[in-house]
Amino acid sequence: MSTVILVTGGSGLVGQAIKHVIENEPVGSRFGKKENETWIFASSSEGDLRDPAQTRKLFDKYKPTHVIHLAALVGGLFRNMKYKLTFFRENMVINDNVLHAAYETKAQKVISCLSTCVFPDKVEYPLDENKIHLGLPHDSNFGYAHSKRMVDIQNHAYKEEFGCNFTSAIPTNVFGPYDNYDLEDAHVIPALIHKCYLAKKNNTPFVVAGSGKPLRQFIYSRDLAKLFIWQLREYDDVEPVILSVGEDEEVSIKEVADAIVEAMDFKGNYTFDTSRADGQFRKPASNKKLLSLIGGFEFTPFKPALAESVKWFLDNYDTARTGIKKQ
Ligand code: NAP
Ligand code: GFB
Repeated sequence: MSTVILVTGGSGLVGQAIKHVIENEPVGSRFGKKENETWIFASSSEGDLRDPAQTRKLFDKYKPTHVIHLAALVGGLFRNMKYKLTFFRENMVINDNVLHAAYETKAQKVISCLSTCVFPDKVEYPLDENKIHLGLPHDSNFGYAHSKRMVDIQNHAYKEEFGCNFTSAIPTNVFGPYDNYDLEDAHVIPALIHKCYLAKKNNTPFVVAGSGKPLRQFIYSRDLAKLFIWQLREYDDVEPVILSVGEDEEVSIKEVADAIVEAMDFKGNYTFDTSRADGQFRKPASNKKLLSLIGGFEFTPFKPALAESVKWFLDNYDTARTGIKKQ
């Protein structure tokens, strides 16, 4: 029986990481491609998923048996703070179109992608899968966070009414090759990699936004990719799974900036702009459920993963998503 896996958002940071793993891991291995599998990595040029007709057309074209649904309007703290309604509406529409097309075309399984920012801001730490709906998310991204929480609600409703095998993953902050490096819209790591690169090139100060004190857990995109492949093959439950490094792997934004300065060999002036927002102070997520199910997983240590990501950016600056018009 042939298996067709459609990865929506296949051209983005996480999508490209899954593509890298499927193309480079040994065929037949735990995280490698299986003989009977066809993998489709779709970008928005193959269909705007905000449009139900284009979404249905994509599903009719590929007839996926399985879906890893990554496509979304995505961005860092400052983009989220600026466009809360747009993040809510666009992601609500994209998720509803994809889940309903999957239901109508009888896909056997869908894994949707949430984020640890869905968790309540004020709740007992560490965050775990049972705490998603126990209070309001942080104010800085409530639009995006609520749209993602609704996917968990939709998954349970599709299961109860139609018996669908729809589930979700909850990654922590992700970084790696093929990220979005737009100076205003990006997440902290790609934004600071780009800012440090420009500071070195133009001999200007490297300015980090905020106090540098907030704490985050970061997972390397190619590790996350393997965990999505595991969930696709070995996890059949509607309840979400946090896909993250351990809660003891939290690092401060200052430690992140220091590591980027080191990886970029930057010797210039390096300051913090405390007039800019810090956002949520921390969102420590437990990966106990994941490790209890997958039986142990070797995460790439932060610094070598960051060095690989910086090297990819420097090698691909001309084609990367920098938000800067290229000559
Ligand atoms: P990304 O790099 O910005 O990629 C977004 C992907 O979605 C691209 O392939 C994009 O296609 C596609 N897309 C966007 N709008 C679309 C539309 N209207 N129709 C069709 N496709 C559309 O994002 P990412 O960081 O890989 O995020 C992937 C998933 O992980 C998202 O669901 C996100 O919420 C989740 N997540 C990300 C992080 C993180 O730190 N990055 C953390 C937790 C969860 P084009 O390339 O054609 O624009
Ligand atoms: O990755 P980030 O933008 O988002 O990280 P969140 C924000 C932290 O990095 C804040 C600091 O404490 C910022 O003050 N920071 C320092 C910077 N310099 C910069 C910079 O140049 N750009 C950015 N972006 N931050 C997001 C959610 O929250 O996490 C999204 O808003 C999503 O919805 C994402 O869930 C994974 O971790 O604060």
